[in-house]
Amino acid sequence: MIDRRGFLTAGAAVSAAGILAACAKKNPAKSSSSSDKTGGGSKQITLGFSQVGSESGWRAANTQSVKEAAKAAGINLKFSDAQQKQENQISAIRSYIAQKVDVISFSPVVVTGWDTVLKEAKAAGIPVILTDRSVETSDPSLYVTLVGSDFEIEGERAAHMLEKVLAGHTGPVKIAQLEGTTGAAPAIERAKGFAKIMKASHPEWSIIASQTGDFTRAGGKQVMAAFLQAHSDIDVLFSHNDDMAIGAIQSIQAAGKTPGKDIKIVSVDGVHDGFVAMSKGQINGIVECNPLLGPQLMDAVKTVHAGKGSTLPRWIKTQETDYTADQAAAALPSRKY
Ligand code: GZL
Repeated sequence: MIDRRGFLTAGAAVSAAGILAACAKKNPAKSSSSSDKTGGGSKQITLGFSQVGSESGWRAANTQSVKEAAKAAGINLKFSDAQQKQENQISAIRSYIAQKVDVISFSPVVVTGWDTVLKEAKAAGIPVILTDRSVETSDPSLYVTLVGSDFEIEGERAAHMLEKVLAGHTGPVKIAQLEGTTGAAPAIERAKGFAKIMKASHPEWSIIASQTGDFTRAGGKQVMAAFLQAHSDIDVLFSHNDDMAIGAIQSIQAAGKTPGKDIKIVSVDGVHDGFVAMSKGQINGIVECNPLLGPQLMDAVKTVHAGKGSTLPRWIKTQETDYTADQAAAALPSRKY
């Protein structure tokens, strides 16, 4: 997996003038990838895109952003929905290779198992750009760049958000964690970031239950119901996304407890329904994860197609903010997703 933080630290140490060169130097994909050989041209770019699925409000907003940005950029988009199955993404990528698209992009549902198909894309001379989620690979030349968020930092931000939510609270804090899709970068890294802050600063916190809800509302509802059956003393829910938190709220209410009060809730994403729940006090804080990656992706596609992939950093990071419940109502009207 990308050592995102290490890479960024190294990059930050380089003077501004040299930073792109440093990224290019550091990024083996740039020097040897096919992206610098395409040379581009005036013909319309064809982009083959494999989407994870349609599991959450975040994913719907991400899909809309990709489609709208491709249209605005004059890029011919071939789009497929993998229904959260890796085999469907691999098939889609192979199909794009067979169709000889100019560039391939995808959001990998899980971090492992991609080297074989990415080597086929490289052999076909088709550059690959990752969006949203990262992959683990021993060969960095298999993709040009990643357009997406730092999930480990999001996990840390969620822990700091919980510190705010618990302000003034003393004594032990028992936490239930709804994890994202097993093996997915956001699930792995959000859990890692949260645990890092907990270990460093909060011996009074303990995670007494942790299980995947697969980023879906149904999954969050079902797993939270099981948590509540097994534990009568849950103080906090840390949910890896808003959709699972919204499902969990239904189970908390069914158990006769008040979400946001009896059980504090910290979540990630910042989708519309998450903000609505927060404005009702059912969610106490949300760490935003920006799904509107389309414009940045299309800029990267054009750069790679023009043979300038080596000018791109290894990771094109998205900007995002955190919100507490008292900010929700005022922020809702201007939310873009
Ligand atoms: C994060 C993205 C995650 C969202 C979920 O970038 O991959 O997948 O947090 C979505 O809502 O299902």
